[in-house]
Amino acid sequence: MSLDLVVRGGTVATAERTFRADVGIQGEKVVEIGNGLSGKTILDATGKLVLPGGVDSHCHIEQLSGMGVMAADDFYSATVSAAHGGTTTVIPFCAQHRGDDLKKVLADYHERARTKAVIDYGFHLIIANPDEKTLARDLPDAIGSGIRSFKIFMTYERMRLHDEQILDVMAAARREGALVMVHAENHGIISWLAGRMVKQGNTLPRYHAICHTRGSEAEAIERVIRLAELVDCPILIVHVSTPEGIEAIRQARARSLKVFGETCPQYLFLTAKDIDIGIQGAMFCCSPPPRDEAAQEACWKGLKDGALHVYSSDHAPYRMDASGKLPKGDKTTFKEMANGVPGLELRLPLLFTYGYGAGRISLEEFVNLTSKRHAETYGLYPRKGTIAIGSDADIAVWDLEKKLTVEKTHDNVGYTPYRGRTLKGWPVAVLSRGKVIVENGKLGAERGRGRFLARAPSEALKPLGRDVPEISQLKAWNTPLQL
Ligand code: DUC
Ligand code: ZN
Ligand code: ZN
Repeated sequence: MSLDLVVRGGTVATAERTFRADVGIQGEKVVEIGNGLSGKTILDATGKLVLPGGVDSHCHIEQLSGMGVMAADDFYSATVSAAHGGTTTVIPFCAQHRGDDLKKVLADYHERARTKAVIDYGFHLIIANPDEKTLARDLPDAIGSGIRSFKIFMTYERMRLHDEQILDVMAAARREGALVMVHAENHGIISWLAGRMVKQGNTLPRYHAICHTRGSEAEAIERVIRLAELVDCPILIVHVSTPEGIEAIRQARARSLKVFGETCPQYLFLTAKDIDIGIQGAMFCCSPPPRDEAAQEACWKGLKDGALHVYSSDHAPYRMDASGKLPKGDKTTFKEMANGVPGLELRLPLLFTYGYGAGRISLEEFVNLTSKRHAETYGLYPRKGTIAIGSDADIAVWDLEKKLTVEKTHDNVGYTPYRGRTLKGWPVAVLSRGKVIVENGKLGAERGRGRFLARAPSEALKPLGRDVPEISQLKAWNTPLQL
């Protein structure tokens, strides 16, 4: 059999091992891994690394934010940007706001992505309206269609759920087989402090980082872990930024609870000092905010010891103008600016330079944190997240020696928080289902070629089957709690 394409002579790395091999591709799939393969087309990877394409399981694309602001990236600009940085799968959100009909939300997002995405995509839901119809009918239908995870918010006036609602959503997730992702920050602390700050005339972006205290993250994480334990529902805490929050997750995991943690580039590579540059600090405002060097270290440690399970971008793209960060120009207060930073394109190159290149993590850990764990946790493995026979040929060929100073990225944000950094190690060719979609910085993908990925139930979302004492007591009395 003559292969369609052979990625020849490179060093292949998966989350398990690193080895020299050619990768043979037929159509959209990897069909052979070995030496001396020949094919109709050869992609020379001599001296380069051949890695699974990145899977970014947390990004916001063409989405209305918690504050009601439309993201600057649509499915075309976001996925083009992702592809340039070596990411070949994204899992953004379909966001239900208060009062929204979930079925309609889903149909809208499918339509937005279908005609524009250049790489494959799944969806999570955001649930802000957990009414009877949503929980009993629309959620099960969405889960049945392969959308097996949803995010809930403990803060943001327009999105946050009360503890009872969180328990309702968790019960539905447990019943139907989905993973609950949690934005864990204590709303009362943030809004109380923000009110005081504004009253005192302290409205610059730097006060945003003051209001989102470390304790607000830790309290919410601790609370939501107790809620999840009550209904035996696996959870994943997104964008964890503090040593205290990471420790809460570590302790829950030490009790064998299914609690997963995620962190993002902004918590490894930025600090609150970046925000303290006047109104321009809006570029670095995200929730939770970047902290300090000690918190960065805690995030690295969490990634190493497993307290943090995945490293995602939380790409939340807003421009430095009235459409996003600065609705009232220079007069915009930190309470009024859209929260979020871009990161789809640089997520992998940043971790490659500061993680693998700096000797903090191995190549296998790099693949695990950027690709395999995401695919595994969210039900896409082994189709995505590895280079193996039968997997989709989603591959990034990395030049270890290539150095570039970050100027601008391919998204529609107009700035990057990482401008001016010199990164060493870049993806020079990126394949999606066997097609070279980026080569030496040139895009070769047509709009709408990306496909929706219906996701399977994963190990991560299976309940433990372990009850807290009160729930056990109910069972012993033969009056079990009905979820
Ligand atoms: N939460 C996110 O997950 N992303 C951007 C802003 C936010 O609050
Ligand atoms: Zn969030
Ligand atoms: Zn997010």
